[in-house]
Amino acid sequence: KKVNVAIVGATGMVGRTFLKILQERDFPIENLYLLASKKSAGDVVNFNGKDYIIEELTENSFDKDIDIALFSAGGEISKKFAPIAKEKGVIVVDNSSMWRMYDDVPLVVPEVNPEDVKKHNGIIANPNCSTIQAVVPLKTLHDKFGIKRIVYSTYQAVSGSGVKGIADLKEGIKGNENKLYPHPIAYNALPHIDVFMDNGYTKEEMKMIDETKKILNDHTIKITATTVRVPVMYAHSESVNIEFEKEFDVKEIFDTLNTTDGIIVVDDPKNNQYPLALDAEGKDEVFVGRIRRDFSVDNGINMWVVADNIRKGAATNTVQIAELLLKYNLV
Ligand code: 11C
Repeated sequence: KKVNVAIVGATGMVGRTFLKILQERDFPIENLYLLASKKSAGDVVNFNGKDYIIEELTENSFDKDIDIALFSAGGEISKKFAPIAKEKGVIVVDNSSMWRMYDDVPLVVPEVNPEDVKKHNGIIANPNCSTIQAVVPLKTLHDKFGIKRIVYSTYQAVSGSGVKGIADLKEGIKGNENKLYPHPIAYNALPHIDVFMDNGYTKEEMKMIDETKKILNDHTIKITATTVRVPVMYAHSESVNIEFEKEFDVKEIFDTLNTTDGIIVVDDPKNNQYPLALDAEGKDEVFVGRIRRDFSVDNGINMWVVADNIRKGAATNTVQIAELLLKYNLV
């Protein structure tokens, strides 16, 4: 079966990666519509050997026969246009944070909670990049050992802020002034991603906390987070400290992670082998290593989790959700 697909935000960093991944995975497309702001309208983009003209996103864009729309154009665009698309019978898979915490919007990571897509009411949300890569290993460990508490500390790439983040790092290395971040990102580490909330946490930290609970469908897990921007172009790295309900053998943790889809364990410290951002760039798997017991609590571990934030953290996960819609005959 082939479906009609629209991409909203087709010229953005994630939008362009949608196209790359749809081609790589041979997604069965009948008609493709590329939508973006007026600024990009008229540009030509090649997809599977055919040229497509970018159209301006308007309230009438969804009057066509579109089955699935992949959105990555920011929260404001999703707020306005996702309901319009939904009204017209389009299933929206949205990469913004706009709809993630709505009760009637499934928040899906296909390796973790694929069946949740069946509960959709026209909009399915793609989680935040730093949450996606964390929950892939967490889910399989939660099922086996029961997670009591998680401490996240992240080291996030500038591409998470889009082209402006990349420009701040590139220009900063040349000695030029920062334009996007409040401080230089070159040769620095900023404990500040997204805006600060009244509770002292950043919005990125709160997203990791709230989204993890929703995706794992367990609001009893205690979670805290510190999210940090580092001078890396692509792939987020995360230190994840977990306390379990049950006792375990560290070998069981390795065995569990080694046999879970979407995870590659890289853990050979004697040979300096552990997950690295530069190695994860361009890949779709979540890389896990530095797995070791946390001796400060009864049943704890530490692990280091790395994934490409633009691919698994955004575009790949969104396309995988679209694949689930086909698999479950929802389109
Ligand atoms: C960052 N995680 O690295 C953010 C980018 O909610 O989808 C993605 C923001 C989001 O800055």
